[in-house]
Amino acid sequence: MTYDIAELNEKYRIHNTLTFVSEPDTLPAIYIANDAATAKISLHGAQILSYTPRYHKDILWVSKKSYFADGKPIRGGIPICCPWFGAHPSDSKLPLHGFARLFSWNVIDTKAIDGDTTRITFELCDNSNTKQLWPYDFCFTFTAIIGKELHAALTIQNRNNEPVTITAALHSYFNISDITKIAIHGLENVTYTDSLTGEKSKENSPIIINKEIDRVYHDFSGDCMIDDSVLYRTIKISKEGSNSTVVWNPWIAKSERMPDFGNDEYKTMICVETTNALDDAVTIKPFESHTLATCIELKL
Ligand code: TA6
Repeated sequence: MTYDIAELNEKYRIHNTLTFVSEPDTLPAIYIANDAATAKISLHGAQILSYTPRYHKDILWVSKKSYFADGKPIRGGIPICCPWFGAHPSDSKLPLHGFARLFSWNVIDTKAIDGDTTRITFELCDNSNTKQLWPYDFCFTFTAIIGKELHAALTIQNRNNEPVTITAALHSYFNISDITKIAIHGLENVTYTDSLTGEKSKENSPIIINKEIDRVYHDFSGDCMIDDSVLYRTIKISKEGSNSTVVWNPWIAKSERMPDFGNDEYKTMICVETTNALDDAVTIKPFESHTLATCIELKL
């Protein structure tokens, strides 16, 4: 999809705060800067790629080997996985994690709420291309609020005369110092399904990572904290409209199998994802909506 960057800036630019840019070797993006933070969002997938609170390192992580091409997912930031999370339930030929992150979204609103808070809203509604992947009428709306915290909210509107069932994720990739020097708090004693083995289990201590981890935590609507002992910071992830959380790090072997992921990049990233996954699938009644939202904040 081609965008008219001049028209977008004419319509939605916010002087000194929000600008649309089309860079030669990547996809059109939005740069946001206010008193609290800077951010970069790709129009492709309405994907937040960077969120950097003032005076601090980027909270989000993007692979140096990521694709930036139509039809391909960007590896990092906050991919929007919808209207299914993981493999399609019945057709393995369909893309992993749905199609929301593969399409270009339209900007429908931008607003400087105050000096340190900027909001942008995107929309992706059904079209002939989406109908080839998912035979329903829908509108996805995604709102990002960049400020002292990062708020990201995906609203899925069912525009059919029948209920639709979806799974989804805000598949957040976080920037950390060293995977062996972090601990994830908040998921103690929460039952999870190990996606690598299919087995259910739980732990009574913070998550320490020393191998591939790919877990769906069930019946969990609380907060997670990523404690980074090298950067002396904690990233707090809270959420709404989600009863499951995914924790993922590919470790060595899987990193080497992914062409858009550097072999050593597993060392400086961790995914803690706000999801509606597995038994947390959501059935949306005709002409009603579901919102999946996450709030990411830096605690020092
Ligand atoms: O959220 C965890 C996960 O489902 C992993 O199993 C892994 O596949 C990861 O997502 C990345 O998926 P992607 O399609 O972005 O390569």
